[in-house]
Amino acid sequence: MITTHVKPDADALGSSLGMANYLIKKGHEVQVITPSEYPAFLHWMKGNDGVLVYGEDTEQQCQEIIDQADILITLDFSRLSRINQLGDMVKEASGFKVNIDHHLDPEDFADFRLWNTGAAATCELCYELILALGDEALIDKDIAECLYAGIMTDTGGFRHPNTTQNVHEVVAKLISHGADNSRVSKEVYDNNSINRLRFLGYALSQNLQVLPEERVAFFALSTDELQQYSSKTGDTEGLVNYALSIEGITLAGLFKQSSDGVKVSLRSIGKFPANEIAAKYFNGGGHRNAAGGRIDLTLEEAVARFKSVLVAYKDQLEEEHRKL
Ligand SMILES: [Mn+2]
Repeated sequence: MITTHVKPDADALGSSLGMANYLIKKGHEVQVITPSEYPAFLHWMKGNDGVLVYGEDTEQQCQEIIDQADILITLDFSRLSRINQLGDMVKEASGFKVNIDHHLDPEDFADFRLWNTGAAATCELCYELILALGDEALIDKDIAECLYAGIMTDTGGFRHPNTTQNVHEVVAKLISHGADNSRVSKEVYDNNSINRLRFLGYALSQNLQVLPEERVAFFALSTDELQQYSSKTGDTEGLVNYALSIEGITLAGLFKQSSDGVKVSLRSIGKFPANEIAAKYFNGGGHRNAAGGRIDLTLEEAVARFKSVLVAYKDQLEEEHRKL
């Protein structure tokens, strides 16, 4: 059984299906279970049709598979709370537990852990695991493209500071194993619906707030605004990066109202600790330059909290900008 975090992104699904395709080639019987649905722009991955999505009607089936699994491979998350209801099932399961991940603060639930916060993506670690097992020859086009997708998106298209020499070496290998980098990029990035583009236009022209003195820019979207453009899961994906792309901005935020409070995404440049703000003030965490959380407040209250927090970081916000 292979599982990954809620609302799987390309690294989550790519590592899951990359490992699944590899293990099937090794003769294993594999079932991938995701804690929730994921965006349609990931459906091209080989093995997508066989993924079991946890839900009310699949709960029993998930429970049985998890109970019977000899090996449970958990990918791209470090705490069992990241897989919602599946967390308890995995915790109670008797099979051998594997965790492969690059997030901070791992919980100690696995029997074997391949954990490296210096890795750009879980897919990078999966590639290294396959290599360490002496199975590089088994990496085919399908496996290579799953893994490539995760590395591509977790490095922001090979632009973030986590894009190391090793990242380029790994993706070069994946291309040599058949990954069509241009196709993967097109599948993942060039999938805008007209509504999504119009929503982006609205968000940029009407919603974006810039605090030039503080070197901060952010969006604060209400449920009404999100519904107006029939925003689906994933439709605000990448939005926060537009705020970070503004000249002179050190920290960018996206505040999204939902049925259970406000979802917060933070992005930063350089050494500015977005994860510290996410952890201290928004019940979240993540990487230094990309973090998130959720808080049970109104949208206005969440934004006010964010603004009040910035005072303590004034010097750091300025300093990271100066270093550029
Ligand atoms: Mn990841």
